[in-house]
Amino acid sequence: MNKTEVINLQDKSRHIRRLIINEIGKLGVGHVGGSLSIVEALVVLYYKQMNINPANPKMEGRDRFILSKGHAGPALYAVLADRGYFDVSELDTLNIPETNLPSHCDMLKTPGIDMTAGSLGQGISCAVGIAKASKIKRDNAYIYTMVGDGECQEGQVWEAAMAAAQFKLNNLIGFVDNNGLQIDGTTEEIICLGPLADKWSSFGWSVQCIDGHDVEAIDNAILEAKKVQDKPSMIILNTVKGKGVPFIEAMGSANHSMPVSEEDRVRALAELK
Ligand SMILES: Cc1ncc(C[n+]2csc(CCOP(=O)(O)OP(=O)(O)O)c2C)c(N)n1
Ligand SMILES: [Mg+2]
Repeated sequence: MNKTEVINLQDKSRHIRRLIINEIGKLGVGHVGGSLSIVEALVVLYYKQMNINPANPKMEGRDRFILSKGHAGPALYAVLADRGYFDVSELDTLNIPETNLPSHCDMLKTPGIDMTAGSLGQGISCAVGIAKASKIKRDNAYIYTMVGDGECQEGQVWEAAMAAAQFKLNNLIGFVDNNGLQIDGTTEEIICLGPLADKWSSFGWSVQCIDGHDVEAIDNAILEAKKVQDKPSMIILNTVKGKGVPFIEAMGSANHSMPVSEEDRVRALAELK
């Protein structure tokens, strides 16, 4: 990636964070921390790597993204709106009655959402099925999925991991949002995941660990994952929950689902790095 591309993706990440803060601020409450931590990965996927067509969200043979940590829907909605899947003004309807943007992703409601998610562990399982189907159809699509680190405490994640390795799904590229926090504490104090990279690798995946806020590192890791021949890939993103807004980062797990007053919204936009 050249320097201009890096700067453009960094600027885009800042813009997406602004949309997320406004979107959740309008509602007054939401999953701020886990939305802000995945922004760079979404930006590299949706603005650089994925073969998609916002004018035709169901295009045959498209790449898919399954947000297994479905509670971070507001981050994905901001990206989809900015990419033109629907009007940016719809972000103001986040999680209100009759909305097309429920707090957790729903494929029957939102253009561009490839799989319903929110019950942790299920999204990655669906991604395995979709990747297997894509192999059978030989449509050469890549299937991407994002799981939370707390989500990796779900047994279902590891059933999915074993199946993906068994099927040699090298078209499946996963990310762990390794922000170290879940609802009510650190992953280490609740159910320690370490050593996470060794776990994924012993389940038969090719594994890379990178700075999850470095757009160039994310892009390179995806390119590396695409070279893997006979295994699925997992990219462990070392991230900060609430990334980009110092007072929200400092809240730790209290930023999981948090109230956002008008004062908080204005402060967050002012502090946004
Ligand atoms: C099966 C299941 N159990 C519990 C929940 C409630 N829940 C929603 S988010 C969350 C924490 C997830 O932590 P992590 O995967 O680290 O995501 P992050 O908060 O860092 O975005 C929990 C327990 C759920 N959505 N699904
Ligand atoms: Mg987490």
